[in-house]
Amino acid sequence: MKTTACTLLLAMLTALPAQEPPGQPRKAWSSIVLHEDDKPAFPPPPQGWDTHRETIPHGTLAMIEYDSKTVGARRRMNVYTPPGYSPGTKLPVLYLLHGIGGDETEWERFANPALLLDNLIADGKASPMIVVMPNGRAQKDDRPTGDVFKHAPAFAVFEKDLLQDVIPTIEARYAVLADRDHRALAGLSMGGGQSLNFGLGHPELFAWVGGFSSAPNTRKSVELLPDAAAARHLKLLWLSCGSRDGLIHISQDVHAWLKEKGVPHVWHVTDHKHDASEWKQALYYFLQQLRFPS
Ligand code: FER
Repeated sequence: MKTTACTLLLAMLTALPAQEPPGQPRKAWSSIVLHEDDKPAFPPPPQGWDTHRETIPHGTLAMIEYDSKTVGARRRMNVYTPPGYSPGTKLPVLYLLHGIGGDETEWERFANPALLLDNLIADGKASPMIVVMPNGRAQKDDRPTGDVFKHAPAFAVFEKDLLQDVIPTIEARYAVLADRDHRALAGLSMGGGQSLNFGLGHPELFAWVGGFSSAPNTRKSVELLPDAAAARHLKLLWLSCGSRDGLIHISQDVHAWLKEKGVPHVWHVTDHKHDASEWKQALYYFLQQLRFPS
């Protein structure tokens, strides 16, 4: 994690305008009321979880470009391929989405998924997988400049870019198991909202869905999951949030809805704010829950 990037995001989020960006399905920051079951589902990560190990095999991180018909522009995404990746062996894919102030480099800067996954794979705690980190701001200028909250509509447009441009590009260029059981979608904050919206909206495409500290772009629960029975076919539905995050009411509300409907899910609340340390440990445990069928 680069402290500067994190500090910047935190400063930006603390300096939020009083009024909420228009057109979001949920209200933004609110006072925090914790409930009985707002508890960690996993312990703090073990020693060495985020230490680079010289002696183990390492995957490769590559920034690639693709033509987005949706945006009408050439766009970038960061792609991790695990150690020993070869075009002859098809792998599952995790699509991992960033927050409102981020871009295709944010996960790498905040949580170093390549390092976490190299370690987890070496220890037999996660399956080899490809991780795709695209830019979720689907507009011609997709840099997080100016008032980043003004770009919120482009995060909704990204659904089309993801389904029609990003996924087909990955499936054409990499050796990929291209079915729902081997396709996961997760993200932090705006990316968490996108993952819940797009993932639960397309159960035929994604069997593994995770929202980390999901933002006000998360659809209202009744719209997110009108058919609770359909969600039972998910292999994983993950919700996590920091107990000191002013957006926790959003995750709490989705969790309460899932509980009421009897939809199995992971609920992981730890002692963090809306910050990179929350997302890094959430990713660490989320990756271990992706037990793709062989
Ligand atoms: C908002 C508050 C927070 C909002 C988005 C966020 C679009 C997202 C935060 C993040 O991605 O870290 O009102 O509206």
